[in-house]
Amino acid sequence: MQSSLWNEDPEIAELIDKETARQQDVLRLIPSENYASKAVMEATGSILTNKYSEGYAGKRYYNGQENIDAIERIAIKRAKDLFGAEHANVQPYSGSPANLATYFALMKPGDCMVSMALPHGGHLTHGWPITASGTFFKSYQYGVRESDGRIDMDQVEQLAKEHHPKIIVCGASAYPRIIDFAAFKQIADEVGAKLMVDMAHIAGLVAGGAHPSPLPYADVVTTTTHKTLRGPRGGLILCRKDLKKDIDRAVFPCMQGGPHNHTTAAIAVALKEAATDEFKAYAHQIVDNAKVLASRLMEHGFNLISGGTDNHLMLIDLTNKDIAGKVAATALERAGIVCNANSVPFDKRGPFDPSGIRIGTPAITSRGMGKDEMLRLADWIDQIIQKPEDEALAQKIRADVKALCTAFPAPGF
Ligand code: DSN
Repeated sequence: MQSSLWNEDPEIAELIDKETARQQDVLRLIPSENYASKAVMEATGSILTNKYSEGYAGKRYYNGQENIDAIERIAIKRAKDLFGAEHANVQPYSGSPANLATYFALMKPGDCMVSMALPHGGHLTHGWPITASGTFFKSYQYGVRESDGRIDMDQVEQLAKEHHPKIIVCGASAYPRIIDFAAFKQIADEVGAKLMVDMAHIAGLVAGGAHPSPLPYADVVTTTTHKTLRGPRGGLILCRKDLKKDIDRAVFPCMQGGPHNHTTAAIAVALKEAATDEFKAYAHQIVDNAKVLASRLMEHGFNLISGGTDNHLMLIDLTNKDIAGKVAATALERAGIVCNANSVPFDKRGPFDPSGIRIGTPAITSRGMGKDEMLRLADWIDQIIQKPEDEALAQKIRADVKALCTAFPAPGF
């Protein structure tokens, strides 16, 4: 395959080769990124991309679906079994369409939801004004408490009682603590709202038993499949049986056309992998690694929002280190440590020049790294943040990072 690509389009082939080397040679700490297995990537790169399949298994608009139907049925069964769901829709192209489909299934344009604000760790598609979710629906947004960085459940309750939303949304992109799904469910019940959980970031932790599952509490659960779950880029919606019809209709034909069958097959493969004991150990190791990294960073004086982490990520306010998030992320990247600049709750800087960085352990844990490597990594981060302009230091750490990466090869290559 690679040689065909080189023959057909060397320009793209060369860039893929360069990206392959980059992904192998750096420590990837962006908490939403991971390494999919070779089996997942084989399915993603398969001939299934050639087939159109609008509709659902047994009820399609085009002929020639015998293999596609079988694949989609397997993916649905594996998703239901893994997460204990009554129904699964495996067709969403990714998390954003999965969320929007859920809104269209449960609300009418103009209805309102209560959801977490983007600057406090929520996601764009949870009703942020510039998005489709914020254009079609009104969102009243809760955040975290300034005192301890934890979700302010009193605020959730107050907003719910005041606005009587159709949906309460929880789940986050930059929240380092366990989410109390039972407390959200209680508030949703009090005001007659449905509870939607976007577990994109923690789906792999939930699958592996390293984070409580939202399934017993939520009416609908959405997720991407490529973060801690370690599948291809795609999405899933899990829901109760009585919502099956509305959810399926909202995905197709409301939001999407033909499903991406190559992605559905790769999701099925990833779900099979996620049901293994090996994956359970992986999910717990992600959290163990994050805790070690967090406590060593705190020993170095880093200000972690909420004072640590319970999951795969940490959000660091760099104000006390006198360096902006983007400057820090750029300096770290020079040393082969890749993270992203991120707003912190109550950020005094703007969204394009935020005060923090967000780091996570899913990808480095996929490489088999453990406690010793987390301690080294925290020390390197500290050294770089102390001297962000020291090129010699960056080059020295970059060489050490490369040696570490060679000792812990990335899976899937
Ligand atoms: N872009 C993802 C993240 O980095 O968290 C969320 O969609």
